[in-house]
Formats: sequence, C-alpha cells, structure tokens
Amino acid sequence: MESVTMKVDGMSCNHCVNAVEGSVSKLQGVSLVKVNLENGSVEINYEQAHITLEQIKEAIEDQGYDVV
Ligand SMILES: [Cu+2]
Repeated sequence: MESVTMKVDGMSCNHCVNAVEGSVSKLQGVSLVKVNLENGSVEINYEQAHITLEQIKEAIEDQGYDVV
C-alpha cells in the first residue's frame, strides 16, 4: 500500500471536503482519503496494483480543484 499526501487548491468548506472525499473514495484501490482543510491537503492510501496517482489526481480535478 502507498500512502501519499497531496496539496490541493480550492478547498474551502465541508462541501469541498465531501466532494473530494466522496469522489476519491469511490475509486477502486483507494482505502483511505482524508481532507485536511486547514492546510489544504489530502491524505490518501491506495494500492498501486489497482490505481495510479494520476487517476486519483484526475478524480480530484474533475471535482473542480487543483492538485499542486
Ligand atoms: Cu466548499
């Protein structure tokens, strides 16, 4: 299992938390997604055999946020 913390721009409220956590948690191979609003980061645990970091970034960007 890989563990990564991404910086994500544009998250400002609980709606954003739900949008990001909801979309990423639906992805196959993701076992944990946790948004930290205070520092604008997202902690993600995932299995490299099932999903790439790029696919996770795309899911976040599809919700309207920028992975930096
Ligand atoms: Cu929001």
